Amino acid sequence: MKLIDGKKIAETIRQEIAGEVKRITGAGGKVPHLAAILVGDDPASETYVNNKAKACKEVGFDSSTYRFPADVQQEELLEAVDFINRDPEIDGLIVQLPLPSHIDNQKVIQQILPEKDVDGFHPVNVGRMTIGLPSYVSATPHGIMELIMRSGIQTRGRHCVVLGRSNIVGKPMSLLMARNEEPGNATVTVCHSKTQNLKEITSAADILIVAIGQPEFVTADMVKEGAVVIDVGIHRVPSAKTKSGFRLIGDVRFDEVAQKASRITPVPGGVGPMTIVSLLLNTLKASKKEIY
Ligand code: BQF
Repeated sequence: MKLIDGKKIAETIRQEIAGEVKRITGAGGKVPHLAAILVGDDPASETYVNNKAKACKEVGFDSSTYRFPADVQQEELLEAVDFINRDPEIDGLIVQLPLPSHIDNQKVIQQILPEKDVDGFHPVNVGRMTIGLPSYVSATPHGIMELIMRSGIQTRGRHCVVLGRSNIVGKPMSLLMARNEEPGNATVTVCHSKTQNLKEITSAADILIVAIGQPEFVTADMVKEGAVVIDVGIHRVPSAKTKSGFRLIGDVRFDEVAQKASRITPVPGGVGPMTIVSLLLNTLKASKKEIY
């Protein structure tokens, strides 16, 4: 088994981005600027927004975080989005999910200008991605495609099984793997919570992409010898051994599945860092007005 080192690949890409930023600003161009809206005080969301701000700093982007209490009115968030939409200094805007249950996610997402929607969640970007037009692609699937490309994994003609059908990961992932372009050109099967004979299907996968949202759901008996396994899950479990009091595990039981897989992503240090770097790539595109 060979580890797919997302942490290292993300570092390489950040260096490439930093070089590009130097070139742009050296030529009198604008410093790319990412804004994030963060609602409430969920510790995981705090970490994710901090990770994004830190990554911006590393590559020389500006970043801003707009914070709101958990009981913020939806109208106030929509006004904040409008305000950021109109700010010519800000190239990309993300709204950190999940939002509190009294807020309509779609309403907020659809308020973002598609040309600043660097998370690629606006229906205009989703639609454009679906029909193969230039678009911002959701950061996790985008990061996985980049990971596959830079690890030299062949996808053409191979059977890719995607476990999970969310709008943010599973759905776009299946479309990207099936597209007539490489990486892509795979034969794609999408599985979900109602799938029957799940084990038979996952065992037929040359490439297994797991985004089911359940800790250590995939076990060795569900994986074919020599398969490539991509683990999108991130779960915090209590640990006495770490300073934070928790450790991270994925949707895959790593130790046993690693025995069978030819290549596998670890958690942490696999897909997560690639998600962050994809957001940077999308923000760079926004500042260069490459999509719209
Ligand atoms: C790593 C996310 C679920 C729901 C909303 C690096 C991240 C995570 C792990 C990170 C995620 C997960 C993010 C690692 C952003 C990925 O070293 O393994 C980075 O910051 N992520 C998010 O913004 O929202 C989520 C997962």
